[in-house]
Amino acid sequence: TAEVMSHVTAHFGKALDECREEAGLSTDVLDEFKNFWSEDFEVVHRELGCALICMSNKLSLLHDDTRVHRVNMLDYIKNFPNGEVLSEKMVTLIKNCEKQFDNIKDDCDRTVKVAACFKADAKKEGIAPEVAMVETVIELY
Ligand code: B8M
Repeated sequence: TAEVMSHVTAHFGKALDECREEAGLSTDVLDEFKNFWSEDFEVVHRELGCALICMSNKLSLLHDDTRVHRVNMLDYIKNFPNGEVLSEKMVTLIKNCEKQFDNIKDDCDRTVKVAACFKADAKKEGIAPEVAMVETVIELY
């Protein structure tokens, strides 16, 4: 659900600043991670892909080839309130998006495409949170 996704986003987003420098992601492109879900935010910058890899690696959510580690991701999501209702759905959506862009060799380029695909599909599935929803839980993490 969008509620659960707001918790995941609030927690995951905490790693953004630790990854900015190594990813070369400026605050002009993305100031706070919650804005990832904004209608106005286009998921297009290669540097965001690099940042998502860095952030995911801090939580051990990826394999060495940067594809999502299914078991670790399920465990991670299940730790949030009602996480078990979102975990399988979320991993399925990401894996489906990974498949669509498997031909892109550059890890950062591929990951930003996967992230854009995931955002679009999450909206279609009604599990994308509003930025305001993320704001209400950000203080918990
Ligand atoms: C990575 C899980 C964190 C979820 C927080 C919300 C949105 C972020 C979306 C990007 C997901 C892309 C994952 C990268 C997979 C690379 O194959």
